[in-house]
Amino acid sequence: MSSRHLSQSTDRYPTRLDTQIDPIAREEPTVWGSAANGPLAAADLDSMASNGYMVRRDAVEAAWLPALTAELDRVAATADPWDPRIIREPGGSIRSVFQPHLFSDLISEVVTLDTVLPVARQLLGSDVYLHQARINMMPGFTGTGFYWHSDFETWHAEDGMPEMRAVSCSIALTQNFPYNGSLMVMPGSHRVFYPCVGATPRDNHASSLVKQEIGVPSHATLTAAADRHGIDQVTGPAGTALWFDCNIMHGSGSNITPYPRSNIFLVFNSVENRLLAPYRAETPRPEYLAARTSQPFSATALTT
Ligand code: 6CS
Ligand code: FE
Repeated sequence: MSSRHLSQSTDRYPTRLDTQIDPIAREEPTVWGSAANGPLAAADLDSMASNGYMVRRDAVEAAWLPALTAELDRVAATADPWDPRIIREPGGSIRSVFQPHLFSDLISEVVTLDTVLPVARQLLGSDVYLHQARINMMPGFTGTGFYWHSDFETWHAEDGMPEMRAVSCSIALTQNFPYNGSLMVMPGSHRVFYPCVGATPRDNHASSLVKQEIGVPSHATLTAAADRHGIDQVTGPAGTALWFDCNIMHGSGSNITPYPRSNIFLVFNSVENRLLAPYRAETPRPEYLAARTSQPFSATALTT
């Protein structure tokens, strides 16, 4: 890939604007590696390229799940109330914990599983590093969702991510039913950038991680996008990995069922797509939301 996107004077993906502009076609590929580069077969790669997401069962073995769930509970129970990495719902329950791999060796082991890291490297066609990692916890009855958004829109505007060359891996630790706040995606929407209206306020992340209001498309834009792409709802048992492209339009509803929904959420970025200055924010977000110094996982991480 040329370095044409890496210049911030020519922003291919303008957003947080004063007025609405038309959707912009994506230039970068979704899948950067080939079948020879990792565990995914050509058909998996083709499906990821056209849908922008894929579901892989048993990414974490069933035998691991009780220990991982206990680890999530331990991290939540021992969290320092003043730690900015702990995001709470207005009612006080924990919504997200950022950098969980630094709180827990067990969680950090998930990152380098054969079902995780080699897949990220294959999809992005390079060495990768963790751009962001979090646990999301959506309790039964009171859990609230995430409004429709493209992650890349935020990572570009607020974190200075130059290109669409990042991928998220969300590993379910509870069963995802259609009715407990499971993720909805618009398949194919990853190939379109939907610019948003509204400037980034100072310290936007102080509120956006509980309720995102900036960097979300208008109702008219979302209606057109849903009409064009449709909506898939992603369900599956605990241990399932949902991989999704950084630019796919996605969101989730609230969870009023008794069944909690929690997941470990890992964002891998290509080492060739390191963060620059934010495109549409005055200051970069903290390291725990958008890593600038984290070490890449090279191929050798897979054999040690
Ligand atoms: O802030 C982030 O990095 C992520 N969280 C939210 C609520 N929206 C954008 C992105 O997915
Ligand atoms: Fe998201």
